Amino acid sequence: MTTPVIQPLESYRFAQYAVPISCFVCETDNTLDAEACTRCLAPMALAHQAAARKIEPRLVATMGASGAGKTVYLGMLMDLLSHQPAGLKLLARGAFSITLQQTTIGALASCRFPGKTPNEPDRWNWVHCQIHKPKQKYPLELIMPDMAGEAVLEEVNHPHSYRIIDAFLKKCRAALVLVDAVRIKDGTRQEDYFAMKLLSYLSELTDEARPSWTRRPIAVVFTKADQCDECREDPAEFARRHAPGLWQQCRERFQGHRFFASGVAGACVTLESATEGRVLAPLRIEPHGIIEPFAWLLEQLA
Ligand SMILES: Nc1nc2c(ncn2[C@@H]2O[C@H](COP(=O)(O)OP(=O)(O)OP(=O)(O)O)[C@@H](O)[C@H]2O)c(=O)[nH]1
Ligand SMILES: [Mg+2]
Ligand SMILES: [Zn+2]
Repeated sequence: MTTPVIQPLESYRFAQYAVPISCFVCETDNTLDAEACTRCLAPMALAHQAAARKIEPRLVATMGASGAGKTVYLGMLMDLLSHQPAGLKLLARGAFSITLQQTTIGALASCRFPGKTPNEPDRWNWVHCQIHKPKQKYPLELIMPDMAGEAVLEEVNHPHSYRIIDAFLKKCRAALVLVDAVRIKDGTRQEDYFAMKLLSYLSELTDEARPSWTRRPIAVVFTKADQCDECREDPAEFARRHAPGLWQQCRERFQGHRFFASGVAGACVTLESATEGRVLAPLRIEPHGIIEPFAWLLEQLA
């Protein structure tokens, strides 16, 4: 025998679904309770948070080849800015915005580097934050994802293969392009080719509603400067000598660009792991040149 139950008819909920919410990245309409955008997979929390305030967040991209050091750089940047006693200060919006900082600093604190970022966009960490500058009345709202280098390369080689990257870069206001200084110094041209491809892709990316990328600011950051003194001393000269393609593209195409050098580790050792083979482990953390490129980009945005 079946027990009769009373099922309330919640038809009022259909009325809520009739009002769509636009994805903050690709502007596709989604339903009220969608977790990720059905078109580009960006988290819908960004759209809900942006709608709750009057200031429109600006998008800033961090790009570079796989292994260039994007996750380590961004995680450290968030951590430094959220603990600064003076100067620029960062306040995360939404619990999800703290995950990148948490995983990066958690790994570094146990003498490990964080793992490779997955290629699937719904597994990327996004940071939505408020930046408070001294003497500025209103904070700046920023949205920055930690994208996987392989996904960016795939989009650059085959445009529209990652909808989220295409939509995000069209709407983006500025970019940090991270380049591995050690690979460049070793004479590996792959890093230079990647940067050239990326800048060439950006310069061709058109969106009628926004200025061309050639007029948007780009900070080129040589990472792992702790292992390359030459790039630390003069990053622009290092680019001219060792990454001529990248240097030429920047000079010819991008009106607002600057070269920087950064490093997170103080000393590293190579360990033999039974499961992962040879892995680099940081013994000390000595952040250097992390805030400067970001502060420069913010000045350009203002
Ligand atoms: N010496 C040194 N090595 C670093 C530094 N930052 C990153 N690395 C090394 O570079 C590797 C890759 O760093 P990630 O930040 O994961 O690189 P990524 O650009 O996020 O790579 P994808 O997630 O694949 O796109 C780390 O595992 C470290 O071995 C640094 O500041 N100094
Ligand atoms: Mg990563
Ligand atoms: Zn979307």
